[in-house]
Amino acid sequence: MSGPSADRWPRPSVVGIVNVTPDSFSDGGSYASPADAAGAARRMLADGAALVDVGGESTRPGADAVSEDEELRRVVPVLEQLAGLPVSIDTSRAVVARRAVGLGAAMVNDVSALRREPELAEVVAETGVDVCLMHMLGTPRTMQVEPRYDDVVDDVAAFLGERLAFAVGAGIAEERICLDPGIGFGKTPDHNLALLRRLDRIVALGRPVLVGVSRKSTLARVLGDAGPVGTDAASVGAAVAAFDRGATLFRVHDVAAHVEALAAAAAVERGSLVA
Ligand code: HH2
Repeated sequence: MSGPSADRWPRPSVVGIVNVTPDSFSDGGSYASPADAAGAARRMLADGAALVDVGGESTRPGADAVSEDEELRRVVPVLEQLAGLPVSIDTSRAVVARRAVGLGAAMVNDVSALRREPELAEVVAETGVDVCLMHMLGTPRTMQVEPRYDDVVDDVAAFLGERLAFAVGAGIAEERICLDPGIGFGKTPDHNLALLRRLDRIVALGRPVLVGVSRKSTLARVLGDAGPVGTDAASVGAAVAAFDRGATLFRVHDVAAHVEALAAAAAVERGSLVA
């Protein structure tokens, strides 16, 4: 890929999801112990994930926030077992991020884009780790209550541009930042599909774009609501469509399928076997 981020995140890079939450919408409660969660993370890395994203607070629509202590209690034992491996911490809290970075996390994935705790920006700036800034309308508790935009693509692009400027102003190196339209975070299925279709608008902000559409309910809607969450096949289809529109990072549950599908999509984009 050409552009400022080619060195940090090759395009495509797959980020495996390791939710350590009892109530996550798509894989909730699937890990019985920190060792199980760490084992799943290691398998994702063996399957070709560039990073694993460990999170201890569910952002499922309607979810309540958990306490800082509870979030730490969930993620620290998993991070300890993943020392030395490429890990991202899915948190909006400065204390959790600082602890995670101390345990080796290389990226902070903040669904609040440094709004919930602006002091998180200081942690990222001081420690020099990567950060993902995501758009969300409202909070997980309220975000799916009649989300409205003037123009969802314009509004999300303007928000991400503003948060990028905030992060740089707080001392975070621009090349450390990636941006995420926040599929499912205060958006109807049509909002999500419009954002994916016009991902070029987010890409035009000049930073790598992360897309998290894996198993999201918009895909279930696309499939006629056959199940509560989108299938892995639908997730892969949406990821490839996002890749075609310039996405760089893909936060996914089924790592192996995405790695293979995106390798094929990238080869077609190049029109050759090797770069
Ligand atoms: N989606 C979820 C959580 N974190 N982070 C980023 N940057 N982008 C996303 O789209 C995103 C995210 C929600 O998905 P999941 O992890 O499957 O579920 P839950 O939050 O309920 O644990």
